[in-house]
Amino acid sequence: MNELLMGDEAVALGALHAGIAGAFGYPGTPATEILESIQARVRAGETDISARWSANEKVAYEEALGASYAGHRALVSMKHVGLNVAADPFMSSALTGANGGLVLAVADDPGMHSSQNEQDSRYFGQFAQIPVLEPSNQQEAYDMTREAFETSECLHIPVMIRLVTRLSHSRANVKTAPPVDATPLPRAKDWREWTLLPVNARKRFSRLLDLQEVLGEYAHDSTFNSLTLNGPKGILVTGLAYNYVREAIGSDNSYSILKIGAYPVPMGKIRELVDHCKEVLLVEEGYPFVEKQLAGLMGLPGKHIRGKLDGALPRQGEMTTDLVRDALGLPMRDLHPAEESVPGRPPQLCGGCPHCDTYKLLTDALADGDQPYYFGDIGCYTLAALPPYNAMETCVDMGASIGMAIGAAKVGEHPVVATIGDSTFLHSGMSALVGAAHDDINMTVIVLDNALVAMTGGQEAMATGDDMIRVIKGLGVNEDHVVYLEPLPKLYDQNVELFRKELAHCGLSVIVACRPCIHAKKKAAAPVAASA
Ligand SMILES: Cc1ncc(C[n+]2csc(CCOP(=O)(O)OP(=O)(O)O)c2C)c(N)n1
Ligand code: SF4
Repeated sequence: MNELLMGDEAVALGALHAGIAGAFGYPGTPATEILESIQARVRAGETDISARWSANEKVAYEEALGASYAGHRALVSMKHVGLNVAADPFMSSALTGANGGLVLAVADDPGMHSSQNEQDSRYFGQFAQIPVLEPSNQQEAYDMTREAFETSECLHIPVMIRLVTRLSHSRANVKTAPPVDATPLPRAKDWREWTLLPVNARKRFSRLLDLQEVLGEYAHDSTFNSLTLNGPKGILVTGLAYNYVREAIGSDNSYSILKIGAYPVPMGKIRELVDHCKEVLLVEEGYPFVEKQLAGLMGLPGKHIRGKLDGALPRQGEMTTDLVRDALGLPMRDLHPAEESVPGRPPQLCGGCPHCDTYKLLTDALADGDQPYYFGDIGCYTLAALPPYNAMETCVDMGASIGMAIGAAKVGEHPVVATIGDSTFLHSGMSALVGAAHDDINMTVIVLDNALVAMTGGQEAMATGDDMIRVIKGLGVNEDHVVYLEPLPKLYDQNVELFRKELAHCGLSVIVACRPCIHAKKKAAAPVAASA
């Protein structure tokens, strides 16, 4: 069968056809559509597997790991920075290994279309010493996902699929194969060693190290690593960047090309390419991951290795066909980029957004006092960093606002304010608030409760309104300083007084500004994802 699929959807369908029993994840561009597409198929009655959002990526990874330990195939998806959050279980799961196939789909965002950095997840795969598959197109995204489950079960190890934005979000025809009905595996023979006490961890780490030779052979033999030897000019290209190379060289068949899609880096094939060529250009979407390993500390004697490290290609942003043509010494194409004729549109909060009223209350309440420290977080509300509010000085990682505010308050600064969205708070702000409550830190936390994960497309919030208040009180915040309000323009006078009072309080205050995102109604009307 053929289906027109985005890269994310191809991974999702590949996982469903590989017989997963559960899909787990936390939203984040460009990975969100992986789980959303499985949820859509659950709603359409095509499958009844469990496919619900988790509280954060660490929890999602642990849920998938639990399903795998119990013998079921599981997919877990997240954006690149999400893997920082999930790094703890991820790294140690390489030691325990998997029972039912465990596949982690991570989507990187070169060019930072919607991210705070552009880290390259292949390093995480190498760090954990697990296999990584990097599709160059939607078909490979589907095929590799299916293969990843087989490999994971066969070698008892998690496998990573690394996507990038352009692949995640573009569509192509995908030829699918008949689905398999994966029956759950029995308890693994070595399950007692999953308890990573030092005595077990040492054994498991030895197992992981022993496995490296097998993984090297796997990558060497993989059909996703294909070598074509022609003339003395070589190109080593990974993943999606293969498309830019093909477009740049057109029908010129004189180049020798090694296309890498399966890691660990296939050293034997690289050796063949390098031995055959005088010069090699490395084209990678992301960091110079293979290039660094190839160039080593001293470079390769007698060989001209070019790429991001010598400036032939830029180290930042996405690859393009013209960048590759330039690096190959080919003339630029006569194109008129669409951007030239499209006026820039700075991002802004929607008209009628509840966050606008909350930031107005905050800045008005603080207008006559000392300049506050505004610690911010990630979500639609990050736009409050811009005029007219100018009420955010930091946005580093999810949940960071509360921790940073504690730090500033602990060294004696005042007033100190943290603003954080509901989903971000539940993702990773809560643990910091426990400490702030314990020490009654002199700061004010504003929870922007709009009942949705708005920035990533309006996923369901895990707690809102009364539930959110209960969570906050349950974390130990003094009930007298947990304030609930609706940031409606008609309630401005009473609300601004509440803000002034709590900002003046010497100790911890939490204000929950609760009003749904204007898109919440639309989302509520849509059918809810079922889960088994
Ligand atoms: C570790 C990590 N995971 C996921 C994301 C993607 N992301 C950005 S903001 C956000 C949540 C926004 O929801 P909320 O805090 O409720 O604010 P809202 O957008 O609704 O105002 C997510 C999931 C991210 N930036 N970092
Ligand atoms: S999507 Fe919702 S939360 Fe985001 S800016 Fe628009 S109204 Fe505000």
